[in-house]
Amino acid sequence: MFEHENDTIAAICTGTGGAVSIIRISGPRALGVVRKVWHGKRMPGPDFPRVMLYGHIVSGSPETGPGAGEPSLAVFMPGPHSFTGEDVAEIHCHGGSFAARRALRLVLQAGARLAQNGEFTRRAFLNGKLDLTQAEGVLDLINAGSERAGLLAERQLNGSVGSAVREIRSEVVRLLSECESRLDFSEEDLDWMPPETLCAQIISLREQAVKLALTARTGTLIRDGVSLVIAGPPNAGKSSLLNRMLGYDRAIVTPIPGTTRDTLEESVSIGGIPFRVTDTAGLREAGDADPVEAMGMERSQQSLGTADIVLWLLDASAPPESFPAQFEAMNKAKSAVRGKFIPCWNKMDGASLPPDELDRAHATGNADPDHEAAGPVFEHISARTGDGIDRLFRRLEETAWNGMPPAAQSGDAVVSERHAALLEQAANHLGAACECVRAGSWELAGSSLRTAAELIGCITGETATPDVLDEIFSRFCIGK
Ligand SMILES: Nc1nc2c(ncn2[C@@H]2O[C@H](COP(=O)(O)OP(=O)(O)OP(=O)(O)O)[C@@H](O)[C@H]2O)c(=O)[nH]1
Ligand SMILES: [Mg+2]
Repeated sequence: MFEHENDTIAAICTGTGGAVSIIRISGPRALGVVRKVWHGKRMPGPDFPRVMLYGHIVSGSPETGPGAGEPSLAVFMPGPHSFTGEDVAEIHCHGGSFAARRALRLVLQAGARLAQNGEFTRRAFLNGKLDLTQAEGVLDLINAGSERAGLLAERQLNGSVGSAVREIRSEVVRLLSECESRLDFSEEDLDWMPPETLCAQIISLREQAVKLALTARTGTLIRDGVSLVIAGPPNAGKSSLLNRMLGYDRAIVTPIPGTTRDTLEESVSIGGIPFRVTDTAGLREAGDADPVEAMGMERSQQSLGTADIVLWLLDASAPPESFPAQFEAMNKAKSAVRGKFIPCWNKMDGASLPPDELDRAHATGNADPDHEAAGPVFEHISARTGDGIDRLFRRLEETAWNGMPPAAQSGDAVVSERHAALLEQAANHLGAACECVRAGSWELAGSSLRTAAELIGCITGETATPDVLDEIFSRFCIGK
């Protein structure tokens, strides 16, 4: 796929529709190409490295005839001090797809080849400008959907994962040479580290690898977020709560039970975690519902099973006689929930009982067959006034973290699923290496340590195979 790693590549590296488009050219002929298609009083070259110059794109095509061309800027960044490590030139022309595409066509005619997805970043990696974790950080930054995901990506881009991983790997390599030297020299020659000490060091590295692998859960949470389903009986205020969470009127709210017919999904960031919030059609006995509402209820039912968190609303303003039926409906729905379940009294502004009595009503009349000994902890809110929403948000945040150490809050490295899988495999080999050391099989211990080092090296790219690189860089867009 990438036979010509030394040719000169080019692409539009800005999105369509912006005010300015940038054509990036990288490779040994970058300067020649830009000088062919662009003219200015001062020409890009070694005399003006990394200086933005004013001039025109040459418009000498046979159809249009010679002309002054489009006013634009050009810059030349000689390698190795450029993003890719090669000679890089850029033309900044007017935005819109026409101007940029025409400029790109001229650049390609002048001898550059259209870059493939992620090829600029791939070259940067191959030229040692960044390691694989940093290249992945670039991709994460592009895809970041929240402030926190962006910070995480930035940290990775700055080498947080790379340095944590390299630290472990260099220790593994040190212990590997320790094992190997026992094969090369005889017992009397050297002052050996006792096998127990060696084992303890391998085990400690294994623990470090496992601990680092666990941070992937944090990364997944911050990058992909959690799904939250708001469910409950008709008219409980589910759509009102969605609107309150979003801060604007997204869903239709009316006093008529059965207003929401179809599930509705929106995103909201809580404590830096992206929540995909789904408002659902109220659940009640199918006999009371018309066919459209019944279909909506079917969807609500399905979303209960797939949500990470279900927030079940109860109507606190309803007369206390309605509570047993409300609890029964809640307990019935709860059995379909596979994620976390949070019960929540809404309409506290017009509640028929004070909060503790509402909760006691549940405790005394509890029909929940498998209820926790302490009983569920209810939230109390008013979607109308906003009371209790802050506390609800904190509860949602805590529930999403699920007791996980918030590594993302500290400066610690947070790895991806790919890194975690490699670290776990490496940890297994470290475990095996320790067994071999105990058994005195130095050769086998060495081979396990070598495999562990290779697996860990695959994270930063030191030992990554071309198909691993293909897989990673194909996820980038053209021009990156
Ligand atoms: N007093 C009071 N009324 C509320 C509150 N939340 C919602 N309501 C009212 O309750 C009625 C129903 O609200 P919705 O948000 O449409 O309820 P829903 O649960 O989405 O109802 P369906 O879509 O029919 O299942 C509306 O008249 C809201 O104004 C609240 O916190 N306090
Ligand atoms: Mg609704």
